[in-house]
Amino acid sequence: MDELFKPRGLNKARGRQGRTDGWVGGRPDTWQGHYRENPASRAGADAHRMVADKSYTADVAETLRRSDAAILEGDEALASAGLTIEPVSPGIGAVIHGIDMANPTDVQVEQVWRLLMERKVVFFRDQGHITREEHIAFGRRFARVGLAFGRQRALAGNNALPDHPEILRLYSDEAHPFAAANWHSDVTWSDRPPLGSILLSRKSPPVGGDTIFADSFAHWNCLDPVLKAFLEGRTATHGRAGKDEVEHPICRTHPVTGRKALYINPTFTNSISGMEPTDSARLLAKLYAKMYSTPEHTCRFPWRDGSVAMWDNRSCQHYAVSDFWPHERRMERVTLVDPSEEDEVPFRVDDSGKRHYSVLLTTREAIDTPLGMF
Ligand SMILES: O=C(O)CCC(=O)C(=O)O
Ligand SMILES: [Fe+2]
Repeated sequence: MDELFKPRGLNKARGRQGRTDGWVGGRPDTWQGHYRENPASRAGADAHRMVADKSYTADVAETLRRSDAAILEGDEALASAGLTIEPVSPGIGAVIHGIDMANPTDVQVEQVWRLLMERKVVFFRDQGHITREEHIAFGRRFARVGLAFGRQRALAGNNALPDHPEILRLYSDEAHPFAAANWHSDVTWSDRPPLGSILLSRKSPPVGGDTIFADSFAHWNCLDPVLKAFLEGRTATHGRAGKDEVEHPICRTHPVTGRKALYINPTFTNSISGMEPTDSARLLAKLYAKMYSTPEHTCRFPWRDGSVAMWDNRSCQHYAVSDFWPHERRMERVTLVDPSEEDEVPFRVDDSGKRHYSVLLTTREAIDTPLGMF
């Protein structure tokens, strides 16, 4: 593939006959319409075949039923840790019941971590009794606890509680109509974005204020093959206020699961490196349109007082729905930082197993300087 994305040449060279990658033709001068996108539907591109071939359908259905059973019923390991699971969507998220965050056992911590890796975000209910110290101590069972925004020491002053610099305070009320109502994973303007977060609702609004999570592995997987090939080795610049502060792989390899995630977001991503600004803007707009219009790849969590969401920034994005003003919503967050500095910096693993890390485009001093809310 050459520098610019030219599906026309590719299609011409390979011809239409015998293609198996979903090419459907379309306008020859753009990538639009050339490939059938992988449908989010679980019947996938096979819906027609499923009507015609009953035994094939039965096989696929059986596989899906088995994978759903794991989140509908849990498994032996979960049960022996005294935990049960309540699904919120087939692909992402799960409520874990049976834990007391003030006093989790080692096997419970192990099972929560396993489910977090599988589900990308997990939830607990009824944890309003825990103290701030217990919130922080719970985080320390999984990783290092960072300051309010992870590593960025200088930012702790912004929204951190004075006596608990590890706790990021996200409080809104009539006078402070704040909500992180934009799609993002946290702090992608840094070369060391935090691993994840544990967000506790100290006070939930009587209606509204849910948080939506979207599956970044599914975002990558459902791209058409030409886009995947085009994007796989590429990077994008991210930063605050339109500044290019860091360059991240667009296809990020998860350090624990090895899975590929689509690692761009409209909050901090500026452009795709090496593309003309207009081409980059068009392609990003196309990607965002697909990412954020596929409810199959999301789950939505309605908060109650004492509810908790624990998410992995390497495998999902989130969006706080700002439909609750003027009601009060008081959230407190503990931010997890990977104890291994190597795994903390995002990377893509290529076919030979080599890691290609994100590159800082500014100074560490600039990254550690607060800029407004971020
Ligand atoms: O308030 C929320 O639900 C999420 C806020 C957020 O984006 C965060 O804590 O990183
Ligand atoms: Fe966030």
